[in-house]
Amino acid sequence: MNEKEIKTALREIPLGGFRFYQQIGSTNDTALAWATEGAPDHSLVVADEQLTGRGRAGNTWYTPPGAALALSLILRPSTEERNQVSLFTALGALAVCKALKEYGLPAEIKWPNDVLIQGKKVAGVLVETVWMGIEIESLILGIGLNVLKTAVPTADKLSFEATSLEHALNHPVDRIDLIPVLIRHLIEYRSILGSETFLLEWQQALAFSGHTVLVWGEKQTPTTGKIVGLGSDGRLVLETKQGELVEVHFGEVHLRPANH
Ligand code: BT5
Repeated sequence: MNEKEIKTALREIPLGGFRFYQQIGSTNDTALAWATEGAPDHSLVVADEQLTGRGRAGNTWYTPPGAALALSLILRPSTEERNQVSLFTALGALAVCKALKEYGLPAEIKWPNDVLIQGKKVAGVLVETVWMGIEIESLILGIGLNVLKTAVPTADKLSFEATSLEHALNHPVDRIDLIPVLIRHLIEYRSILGSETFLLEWQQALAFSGHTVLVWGEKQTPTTGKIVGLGSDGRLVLETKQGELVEVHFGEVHLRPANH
């Protein structure tokens, strides 16, 4: 994968700017720095390999060379979008699901930020923000996606089973073809962010829907309940054994099927 190939593949996508790195610390870090320097809306950072790829709350995201997609899209949110920041993680996850559908793979979203194929994690989304005073000036939408089998870390590095497109399809996938498909869907979902269609597609893509899950997090009392859907702002709604509806807030939340 090189810069020229990716640029050619992205020629019809309206990007604000583009930077490619054969090896990088984290595409999100580079995108955050570029955003601070004034990168235009829809500027894209892509790397072949990440040395210090990040997940949420200091988790490591592994991106070995030649095997995965690691990219960060810089978004300059409109006034309306600034009030919908919590939806951008879903935007990333939905775009991955739609892109994988084009490859014949039914993908699901493990709320809030993981994409699963056949119950195993194939991609993760990390949204970070650049603040200017009390306003969000830019959002960095980072996506890591295991394309080839060699992208998948060994089990000792994982808290949830992982997979790759190659494993699920039984044949390799060209990363260069996948990038424009993914970016196109990111841009499309942004145009309907928070709409009824957006929320409906998100709800339909939810993994473990109708199943009992355990949810816990830093600011969240551990809760067990059946996933019954999403609130209007994208909060996860669980029904407890007592029949009570509980809304799960965004944040560093973890979710597992109750029997996992
Ligand atoms: C995520 O965090 O899933 C968000 C991952 C976002 C990565 C992208 S790559 C481009 C951009 N630049 C960055 O530096 N980051 C973004 P979280 O839900 O916290 O999950 C992290 C956990 O997933 C780790 O603790 C591991 O258990 C597991 N993991 C790490 N690497 C993985 C991989 N390649 N495939 C599947 N699981 C992985």
